[in-house]
Amino acid sequence: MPLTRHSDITDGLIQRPARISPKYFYDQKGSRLFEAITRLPEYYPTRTENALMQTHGADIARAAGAVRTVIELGAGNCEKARALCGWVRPACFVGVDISADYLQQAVQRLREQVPGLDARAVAGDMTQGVVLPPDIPAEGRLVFYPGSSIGNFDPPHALDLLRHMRGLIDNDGGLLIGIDLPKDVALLEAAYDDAAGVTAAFNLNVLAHLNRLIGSDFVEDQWGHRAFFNDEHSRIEMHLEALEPIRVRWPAGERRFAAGERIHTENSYKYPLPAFTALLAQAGFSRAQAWTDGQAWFATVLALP
Ligand code: AVI
Repeated sequence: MPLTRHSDITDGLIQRPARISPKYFYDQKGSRLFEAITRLPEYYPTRTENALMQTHGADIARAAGAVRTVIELGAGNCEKARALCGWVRPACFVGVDISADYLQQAVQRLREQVPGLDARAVAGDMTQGVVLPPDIPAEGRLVFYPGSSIGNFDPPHALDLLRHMRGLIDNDGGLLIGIDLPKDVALLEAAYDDAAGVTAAFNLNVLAHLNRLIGSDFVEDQWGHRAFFNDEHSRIEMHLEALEPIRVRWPAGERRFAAGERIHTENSYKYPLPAFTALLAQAGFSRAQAWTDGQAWFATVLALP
């Protein structure tokens, strides 16, 4: 039985051009496909960020100072948190994610892997505001937002989120955040349009998810995956393109698409480091230290008040 409260979805579908929020990528199948993306040869961000943590973990921990609690936003499988906790040795970990069951399992695994760690799971949409358990001390908090997920928000929304992160910490806290940097367009486009077609499957899967949520009748085969770099906005854009004239219906409406018409499904901004540092400053972080790989593809940034 489709839920009717997803008016954000139907509002997006009737816009011109139509839009679907990337948050709808992450049903069970979408989360699995995203994990597969992170292991693709073309998708450099995850392995580059992991290597940065391995190489510079000790320096990052030193620069972060005494950390009592790591708060990971969009924690997912908590794998990156495990590596970070090995370096900063917090007493407490709070994982925040929209997918409650998945998060519970990941936090339980983390408890087993890091004996003595007081690991908690907070289910919720971080974009709606994070509410931490009341007994988490205000001092010594390190907010952790890896994976360059901040790039999936348009800059004004990214700024709101960074301000919210600043609000989660006291003056002795910090934010450790992953940023994907601009680079050769062919490398970027391959990362979002891989030869094995995993990213295409990830993009198309959003249609099946929408069918379940709003009772629409999208047929995946009628759509094609498009991913390209938009130089003006320094972002990868993902779209679904109608391969033929299509009429999509749902209980309270419909939308016709001409062949070639697109639905915009995701932006992934690639920030030059100075532009991102300026955004951090606007959000109330006056100091930033960055670690990058040899090719300057990705940066791990420690932002302090
Ligand atoms: C989650 N996020 C950082 C990914 C990205 O690279 O923008 C989502 C993604 N979309 C396609 N591939 C990966």
